[in-house]
Amino acid sequence: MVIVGDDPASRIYVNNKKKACAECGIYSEEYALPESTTQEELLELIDRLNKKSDISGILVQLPVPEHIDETTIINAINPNKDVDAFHPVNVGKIMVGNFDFVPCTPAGVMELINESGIDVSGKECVVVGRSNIVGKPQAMLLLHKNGTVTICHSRTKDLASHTKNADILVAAVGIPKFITGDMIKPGAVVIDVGINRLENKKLCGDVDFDSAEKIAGAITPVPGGVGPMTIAMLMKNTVRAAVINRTGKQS
Ligand code: L34
Repeated sequence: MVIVGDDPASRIYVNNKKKACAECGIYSEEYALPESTTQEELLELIDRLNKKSDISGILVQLPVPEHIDETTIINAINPNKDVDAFHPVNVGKIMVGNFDFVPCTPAGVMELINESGIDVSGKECVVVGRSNIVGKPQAMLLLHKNGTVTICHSRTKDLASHTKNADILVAAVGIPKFITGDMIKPGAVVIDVGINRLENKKLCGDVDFDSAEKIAGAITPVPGGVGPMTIAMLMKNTVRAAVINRTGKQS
């Protein structure tokens, strides 16, 4: 795990990941670099970790400081150690449907759906948000499960007309309480990916839980919903990476 700078939210997430590794018996190293770290220095560290045979997975916590180019960093990680599945090789594999690693947050959403006995096949799935980290891969994973997938974003006209059709609604926009009960189809599955920190330091999702809960058939809370699932899926990817890097084969 590599963390650059001192973003307090990133600090919490990396601590949670470290704790999860310890609980699972996964050996982990943390590289906490100062905000002033240059892109060159970060690339050198990644190169060292790429070559280190006792390290199966590399994660550079995002966001990185502005003077560092995120894409350059992601592209530098050995795809076989890319437990986030952010490298273009892994992104491409997800598109094709033959993948080793699944991005942790969308994978966590799929696990929640799956473990709740919800069948995606033929369902109207609406993903609100189109980030490379969540929205796009989320849409792809739902599509692989034969959902009918719509991706909505900031330029979508009449958002509610889309969200009201959703049997499965995934909110990943990063705006507190953006999705309200009146935008939800009665009985829908509502999954809240948002983690927003309000001024009073309290965490809140992209869904207005109080109004949505009355309409939804199933709903995830924030905190205690998708966040912990993200970390669980990171553990899964890391074990997978260990197998791939030791045997050169998929598990
Ligand atoms: N490279 N950067 C990389 N990989 C990732 O998968 C992430 N992400 C996102 C931010 N940057 C990343 C995370 O790990 C978001 N994220 C993440 C991880 C864990 C939690 C939330 C987001 C989490 O533990 N959430 C707890 C609350 C934690 C708190 O108190 O703030 C929850 O119950 O939702």
